[in-house]
Amino acid sequence: MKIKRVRVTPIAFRDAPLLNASGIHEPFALRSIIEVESDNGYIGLGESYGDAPVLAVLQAMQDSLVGLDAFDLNGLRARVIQTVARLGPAEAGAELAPGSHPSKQVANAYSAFEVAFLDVQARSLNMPLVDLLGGAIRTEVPFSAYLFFKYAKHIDAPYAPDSWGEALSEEQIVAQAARMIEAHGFKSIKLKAGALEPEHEVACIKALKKAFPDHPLRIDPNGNWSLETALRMAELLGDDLQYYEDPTPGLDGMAELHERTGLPLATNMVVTDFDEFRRSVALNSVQIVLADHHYWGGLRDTQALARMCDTFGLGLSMHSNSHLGISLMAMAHVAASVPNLTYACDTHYPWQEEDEEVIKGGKLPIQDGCVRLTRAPGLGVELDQDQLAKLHEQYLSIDIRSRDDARQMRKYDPAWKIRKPRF
Ligand code: GKR
Ligand code: MG
Repeated sequence: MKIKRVRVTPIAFRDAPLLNASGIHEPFALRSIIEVESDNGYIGLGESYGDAPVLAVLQAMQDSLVGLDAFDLNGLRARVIQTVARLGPAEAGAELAPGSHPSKQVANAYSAFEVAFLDVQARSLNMPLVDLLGGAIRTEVPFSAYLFFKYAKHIDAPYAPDSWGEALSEEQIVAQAARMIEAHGFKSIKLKAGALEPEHEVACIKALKKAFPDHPLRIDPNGNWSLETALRMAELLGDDLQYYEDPTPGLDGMAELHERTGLPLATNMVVTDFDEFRRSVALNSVQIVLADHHYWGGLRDTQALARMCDTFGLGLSMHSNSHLGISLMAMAHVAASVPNLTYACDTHYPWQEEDEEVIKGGKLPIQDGCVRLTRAPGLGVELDQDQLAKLHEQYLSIDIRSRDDARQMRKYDPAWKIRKPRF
């Protein structure tokens, strides 16, 4: 089964004014949608970052994959390595999208196509993709309610405000959680922090604890707290957290924080590849790694990461950036295949608008906090070509070509700079 055609389409979809350590989300998030067609008529799908440097590699790859056997993942890897070498190093991407870092060029381009190749393989064998990954350990994959501080609307007002409204106070954050849990049945809660005063963010965790005493809680300041602040907040937090995600920057800072508090620390910032994994184990910097197939090098390498976590006694959770249904299903299939998925995965999916999904049938359900896998072949989703065309047109109509939350924040506060740690 040979690859006959490859198409990479950049798209843009509406994204809410969500606050984070770098600034604020822009009104549109970018992704690339990958279609890989085999000579016997199967189409495999992938979804990845849409930032210009990533897109350049994905688009440069397209023709080089034609004629390759759809099972030849080593051939795919070799072509990715050649293409990245030919194009040279990329510009640095957004810090909060680890997969857009220049060092991740090979891993993220390989991953984008690996998912599509595995999807073609599984479809041709008439089996769900998870079966190619060794079979489903679970068919219901748990996700967490991912809360953000946010403004009611974007400053540039390119479209009507979203239905979530402002979320800055404790009451508003609790209301956001209640709505998300009511809609999707999430059983654990993550609060994106590092945006407002740390004491206020901790007060929001306390309010969530009171409102949802049985939901495990996580806070993620994205390394925006100094070690001293992270220690002070740890004292205030006591045992309120399931895990403390990237409170402070660096492997050394995280190691000292763990040493002094004993709290379980999680990360998608200081352990983003196998070399950092090795250094983290030596220092005991983190106890839980957030996997993300988009930059860990695909679904099979994510399984390898899971095995490493098991070997070294670390927990495993999953990271997310703004994404659509193809990524959600890739995340769900790999999560379903991993025995030691110890925590509910993150997802930004509830933030995406109903009319902006690229797969047929619209947004996928998350019920009882879980994505359910079916026996449908491959990823189990089909591309809606009209939606793809619409979101591609939207991409062409805007001038965002790489995510930059700090640039967007400067529209609100012209003096805004990324400072790490800010607090
Ligand atoms: O979407 O603002 C965001 C998040 O902060 C995202 O960029 C992070 O990569 O979700 C991520 C995280 O867990 O750090
Ligand atoms: Mg994080």
